[in-house]
Amino acid sequence: GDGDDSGSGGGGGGGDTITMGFAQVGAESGWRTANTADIQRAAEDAGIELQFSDAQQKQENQISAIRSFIQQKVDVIAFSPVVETGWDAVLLEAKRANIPVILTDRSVDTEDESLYVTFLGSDFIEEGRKAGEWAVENWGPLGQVNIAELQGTTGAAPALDRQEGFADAIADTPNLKIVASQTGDFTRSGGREVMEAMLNSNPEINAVYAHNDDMGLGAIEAIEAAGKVPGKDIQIITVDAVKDGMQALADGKINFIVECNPLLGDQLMELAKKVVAGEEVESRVVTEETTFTQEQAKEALPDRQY
Ligand code: GZL
Repeated sequence: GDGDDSGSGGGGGGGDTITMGFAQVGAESGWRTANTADIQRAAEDAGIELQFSDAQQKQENQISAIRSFIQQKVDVIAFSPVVETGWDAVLLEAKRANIPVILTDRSVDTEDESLYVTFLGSDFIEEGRKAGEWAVENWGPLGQVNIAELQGTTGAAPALDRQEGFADAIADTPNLKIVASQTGDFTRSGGREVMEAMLNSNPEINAVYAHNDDMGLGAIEAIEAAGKVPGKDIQIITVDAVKDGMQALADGKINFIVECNPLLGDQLMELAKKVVAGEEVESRVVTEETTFTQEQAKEALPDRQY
């Protein structure tokens, strides 16, 4: 179009098509796969040209992807920071190149709020709190409950915040005790390996709090290999509510799931159009999400998109 695009990013040609550089964390979990598919679908629907990169959960790969987007002079950069810290330098380069940055899914820990335009994603502390409140209500009356916590990726916002929210919620229920807490890096294999080790060193584990479904599913494999019944001998709470997790919940192997919505694509594309047009956008866009019991999972499964 002939609109004045001086307010926009480095700007591609004068055409109307917006180019977005998206630096994705990786493909570590069912949640991530659903998130990627939705972003690619939404870009297509919005007529936005997407330059997509998968960092295999390595921060240095995300940083080099952002640098290449700056070189390509994309109109807008969006990414999900694999960890909270270490982004100031590359975000300053984007700012100097006059390319706006939108954070999706995970946030960064920076002193300089001007380094990104907005953060679109869940409140992970609230997710942890919802998990803890269910634990207080359902495990609280059971006497001494020794909990194994499977943390997400070390230093990632969802791992830090889900740990904080859960710990806060159970703080006043002393018979709920976290006896082991370690990262399984949000992967099924990580969850299985850590759970095996924890079961060997803590015979008295009665419950598991996993920061995502994939690690919970790995824990189920380890629990069954140890001859115990997941969902009964050892109860399990997870976060995400992707299809495989919801199936395990419906099958009684998981006891409660806190949803984390991966379908951020349409909101992201709408924000990108406003940002490139130089319009004001809210500095924080929180996504809608709920929780599921075993009964609710049976009802919801047929309609689950991911
Ligand atoms: C949460 C997202 C987390 C998911 C995991 O928004 O960052 O990363 O909970 C995924 O499944 O790996």
